[in-house]
Amino acid sequence: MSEFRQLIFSGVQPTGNLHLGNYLGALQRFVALQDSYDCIYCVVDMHSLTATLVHDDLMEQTRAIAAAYLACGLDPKKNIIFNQSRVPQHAELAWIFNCVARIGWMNRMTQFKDKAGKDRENASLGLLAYPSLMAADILVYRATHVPVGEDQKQHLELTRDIAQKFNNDFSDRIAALGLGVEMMVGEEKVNGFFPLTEPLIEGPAPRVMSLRDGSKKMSKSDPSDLSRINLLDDADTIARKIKKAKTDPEPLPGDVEGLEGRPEADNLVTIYAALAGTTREQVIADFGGRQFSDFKPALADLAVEKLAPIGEEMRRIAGDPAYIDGVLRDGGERAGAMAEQTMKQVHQIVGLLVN
Ligand code: AQP
Repeated sequence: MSEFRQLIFSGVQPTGNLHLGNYLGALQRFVALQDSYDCIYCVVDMHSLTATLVHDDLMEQTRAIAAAYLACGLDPKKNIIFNQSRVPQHAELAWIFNCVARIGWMNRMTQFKDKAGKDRENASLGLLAYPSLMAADILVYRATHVPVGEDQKQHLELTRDIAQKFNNDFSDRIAALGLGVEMMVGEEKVNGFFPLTEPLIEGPAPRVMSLRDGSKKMSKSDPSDLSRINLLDDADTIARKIKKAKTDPEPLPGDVEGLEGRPEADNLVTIYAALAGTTREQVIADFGGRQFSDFKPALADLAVEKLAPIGEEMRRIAGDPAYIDGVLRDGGERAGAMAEQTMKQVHQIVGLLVN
C-alpha cells in the first residue's frame, strides 16, 4: 500500500498590501521549501470575497500577490503558482466539505468571530464557511504540509477534522473502490482518501506583531499604516515606521528571558533575528543593555537592506501584467489537471453520477 506523496500547498489572499508578517510567516518559508518539496502556491482570490464582496481592483491585487511570490524568489517552473478561481474544483470540493463540516465547528473559529464582530447574523455565509474552502484548497491536491503563520493554526486543525470525518464517513466506499492510502495517525495505522495535513508553523517569526501594539498581530486590515511594514514601502517609509514603533522606556534586556512581558521589545528583537537569519539570543548578545535609540537604527538599516530590493522587484514584475498572467495561466492548467483527478475520485466515493 502506498503513502501520500509529500506535497506543500499554501495561499495568500489578495486583500491589501502584503506586509512583513506575511513575508516572515509565509513567503520567506515558501521560498525555503521550494528546493526540497513539490510546492503549490496559490493566490486565493475567492477567499477575498468573504469579507468584502465588491473590490475595485481584485485582478490587480491578485497580480500583485503573484508579483510578490516571484519577487521573493519563487520559481514558476519549479512550483505551481496560480490563482484559485482558475480551478473550479476548489469551490466544488468546498461544497462537499460544507456538507461534511458541522456548523458548530465553523462558529468556533476565532477568525470568524473577529471578522464578523458583534453583528454575526449579518456576516456573509462565505465568511462562516471560509475554512471549508480553505480545506478544499489544500485537499483538492491531497497536500500533506501547509506552511502558514500561527494565526492559521485553528483553520488547519479544522482541515484535519474535515479530512478525518470524510475518511470515516466514506470509509467503506473508499476501501471498496481501492482509493485508500495508508497513513499514521498517532500510533495507529489508518487508511483514508485525504491526508491529515500538517501545518508547518515554524521559522523564526511565525507571529509578527503590530508595530503600534505588541499584543495584536501585524495585519493588512489594521487601520493604522504605521502598524505594519508593507513590502512596497520605500526605504524612508520603512525607516520612519521603525523609528515610530512603540517601545517601553527600558533598555533591551541582558537575556532573552528578560523580553517576557515586554511585547513590543520582544517583537522588534524577533523581527531583527528573522531578517538577519540569526537567533534572538544572538540579537540580545549584540544589543542587550542598549537603548532603543541605538537598536532601532540598526533594525531600520537591516529591514531596508532586506525588504527594499523585494519591493523594487515587485514593482518591476508588476509592470509586466502579461508575464504574470502567463505564469498564473500555466500554473492554473497544471493545478487544474491535478484537481480534476482528485474530484473524479471524490465523485466516485460520494456516489455522484457524472459521465
Ligand atoms: N502577523 C503575521 N505574522 C506571521 N504570519 C502572518 N500571516 C499573516 N499575518 C501574519 C501569514 O501570512 C499568510 C497569508 O495571510 P493572508 O493574507 O492570506 O491572510 P491573513 O492571515 O488574514 O493576513 P492579514 O494580514 O492578517 O489580513 P487581515 O488583516 O485581512 O486579516 C498566512 O500564512 C498567514 O498565517
